[in-house]
Parts: sequence; C-alpha cells; structure tokens
Amino acid sequence: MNRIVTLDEFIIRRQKDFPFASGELTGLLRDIGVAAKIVNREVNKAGLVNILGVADSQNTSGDSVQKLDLYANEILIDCLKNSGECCGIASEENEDFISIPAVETKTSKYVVVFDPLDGSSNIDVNVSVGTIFGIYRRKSDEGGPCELGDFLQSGTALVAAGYVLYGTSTMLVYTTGRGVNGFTLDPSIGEFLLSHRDIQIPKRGNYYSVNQGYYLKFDVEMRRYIDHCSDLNLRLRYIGSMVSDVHRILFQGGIFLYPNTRKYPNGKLRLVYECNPLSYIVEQAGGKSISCQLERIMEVPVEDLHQRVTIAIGSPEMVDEMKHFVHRYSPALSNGN
Ligand code: P6P
Repeated sequence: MNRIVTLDEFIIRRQKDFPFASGELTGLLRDIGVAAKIVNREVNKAGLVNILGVADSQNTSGDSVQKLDLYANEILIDCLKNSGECCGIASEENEDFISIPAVETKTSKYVVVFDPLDGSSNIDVNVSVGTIFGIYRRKSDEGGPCELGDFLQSGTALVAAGYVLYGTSTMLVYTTGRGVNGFTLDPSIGEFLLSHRDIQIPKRGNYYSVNQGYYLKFDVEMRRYIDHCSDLNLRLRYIGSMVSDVHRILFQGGIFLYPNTRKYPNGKLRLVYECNPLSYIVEQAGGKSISCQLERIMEVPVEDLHQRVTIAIGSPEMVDEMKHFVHRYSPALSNGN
C-alpha cells in the first residue's frame, strides 16, 4: 500500500525545491487548502441549507450571483486575510482588488487571484463546480500596500496555480512550476491525500469540449475544426463548468474550446483567474493553451482584472491541429489556399 502523503506534508516537503523559500508560499497553499475544505463542506450540503438560489446581486460580469458564490468568496478572502501570507487579492466576484494590510510587522510578497466558484450556474442542478487560483510575487514595494500592477502580470509570471474540483470526490490539483500533482479529500479525516502524482496530459484524446449550441456563431475556422473533431468520432463532453471540463481533459486527453462569438467577441472566459491558472497547470502537465487567435495564453498581455480571452487548451497534438485549421481557414491568416 502506498504511503499516505497529506497535502500539508507534500507542500512542506516540496518547499525544499525552492532554496530561497521563506515558507510564505507554503503557508499560502495550506491556507487555500483549508478554505477549500470549508467551501467543500457547504457545496456538499448546498441543497439542504437553503443557500441555493440566486442572491440578489450581480458580479462584475453582470452574471447573477448564487449565494454559494458569495460564501466561497468570503471564505477564501477570510482565510487569506488571516494568513498574513498575502498582501492582496483579486476575485471574479469583486470589481477591484482587495489590499490586505500587514499582520503585525509581517510583510508579504505574494498576491492571489481566484474565481471562488467557477461554473456556479450548475450548483442548483448538482453538477460539479470548482475554485481556480493563481499566485504571483508582488511587483510593488513590500513596504507599502499592493498595487493594480501586482495583478496585471502575464501568466508566465505565475509562481503557483491550482484548482479545487467539487465533484463526485473533491480534488485539489496544483503546480508550483515543477510538475502537477493531485490530491483527493478524505472526508473521514478531513485531509487532502496525494492521489495523482506528476500528472501528464495525454498527447491526444477522444474528447473535445465546446458549447455546440454556439456552433453557427463561431468563425469559420473554428467550425471547420469542430467538424474535424466530429469526423474523427471524438466524443463531445461539455458541462458548462470550465474546471470540470478541463479536469477531464487533463486526465484523459482532449481539447477544450471557448472561441469568440457575437455575444463575446473577445471570448467569455477570464484571463486572470480562469485561463492563466488553468493554462499554467496544463502546460506543466505537457499540454498547450492558446487563444483562438493563436497567442500563447500565458503570454497574453494583461490589461484589466476582468479581461476576457478566447481559449483552446488541452493535449498538445490537438491544440497544434486546431492551429493548422486556423491557418488554413481563417480569412485573416489563410493565404487563400
Ligand atoms: P457557456 C461558467 O459560467 C463559465 O465561466 C465556465 O466555467 C464555463 O466553461 C463557461 O462559463 C460556460 O459558458 O456560455 O457555455 O454557458
């Protein structure tokens, strides 16, 4: 039987990989793990305690906010505020970033971005949802409050990224730039246990994940690539929760697409707290992540906290194939052949 390794033990052991680590990143990751356990407890009983249903508010995207979104947001903010390990937070649920004052004399060199509960429209129908997070080293002077520029860093500056998937089991998957590891929550002991060491995405897979309902609204090159996936008899799997859809592809191979549409000319998904953290994880697992305009997601310049971007993320050979279709069929890129 494999030795049991808890998330805490793994994080602390991996701290040795970073010779100059001062333990702050370790503390941050552990605090996020605690927040995930608390959110998990409420997600798992959401139907019982009347926190379902739409709160009477809207988030920055104009989406109606589920009560559980607000709850998850508050839990994550509280856990990170009390940790003293981060000096600022940017969340999908908050218009502006939140500056966290130093705890006593302790200054922190990290900021955290997160989507507290991605896919929350699925909560009421008991479909998986997830938390996505990314951690940056601040650029501003450690002696003062964090600044907007600390959050407008490209994905290549991420120090760590991860997600929590509240599904048939609750998993936390993260990277600090030395591979990707997955931990499954054992509710009987309240610990995340190492269950998937050094995750590698298959070079190709039998799944493609896109909202087929928008097919006629996609650009021709995207429609041709989706037709190609269908011609290959790939299986369409799309549940409207990015964490769940990308998680399947990370483990079984495939490609997830959210191209531009008339409603979302720049794409719907958020660069800072959805696409960059998930792209870091997928690239660390050997995959690729580009925009439908063929830019590497992690190199897209970040100009706004809630910036949207198109995305094609997953198995490297399938992302390369999609690039070929864009070159061949995009009026802007094709040379008429
Ligand atoms: P659509 C959930 O609202 C989300 O942000 C992602 O988790 C998901 O992949 C996408 O939007 C679903 O969007 O337009 O297909 O309903």
